[in-house]
Amino acid sequence: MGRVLPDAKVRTFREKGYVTVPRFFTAEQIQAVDDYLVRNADVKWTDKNDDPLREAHYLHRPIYDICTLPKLLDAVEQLIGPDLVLLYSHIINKKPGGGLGVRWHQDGPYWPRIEPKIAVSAWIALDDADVENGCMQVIPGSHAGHVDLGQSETADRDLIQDHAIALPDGVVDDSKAENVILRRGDVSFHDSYIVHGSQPNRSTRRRAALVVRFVPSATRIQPRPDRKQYLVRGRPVENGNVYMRFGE
Ligand SMILES: O=C(O)CCC(=O)C(=O)O
Repeated sequence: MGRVLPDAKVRTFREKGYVTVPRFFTAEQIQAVDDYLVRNADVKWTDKNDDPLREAHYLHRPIYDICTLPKLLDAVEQLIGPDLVLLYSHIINKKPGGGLGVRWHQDGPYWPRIEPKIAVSAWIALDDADVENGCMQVIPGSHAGHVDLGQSETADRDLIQDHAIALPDGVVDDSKAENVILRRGDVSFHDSYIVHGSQPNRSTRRRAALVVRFVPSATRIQPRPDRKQYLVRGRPVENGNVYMRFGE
């Protein structure tokens, strides 16, 4: 493994539950994802499984290649260890001009298929993300102790869900929120228990990201016929997980 994250960045991730890393990807690497997004942004779908922006790494080599870039895996290895499974990817396209944000939530408790729910998400900025266009917001330190804070499904839509998953009122002290401000090509890593969300995009600029989720191979992953997981580094553990190779 190469050490791509300075120790101070790893410490910040442990203490705050997230960390930002500038200029992580090259312009060419980001362009490959951007080209895919532009081609697929307006595809109409009814079943979420047909949304080409979800799990694009199953079928599209350039997206798989970014999700498994050795430099990215090096960084993730520093955060959750050497045996890495690529669990999910999602290109989140927050279009300009209002629209929806993402309610305060934690990722781990939202993933019933995995146990334990220790994961890291790499949020790869395809555009500059700032307050005006609805950058991600986090409550630093809210991952501490990996406590499930009791989110549930709501009646309202958000950018991700028809029935947004949201933490109950009163659980989140949003005066503590930090804005995750990134430039195109930067990345932030967040822990699966950190409280996070985002505001609508009130600008005239797109705010898109490729979000890639990794778990250690010690995680037990319940199979689902429409989901694939890939052992992308290190060794499997005898726990019944089934891994695919690209193209299978
Ligand atoms: O991109 C956003 O606004 C929210 C992203 C998010 O919830 C996540 O990556 O877990």
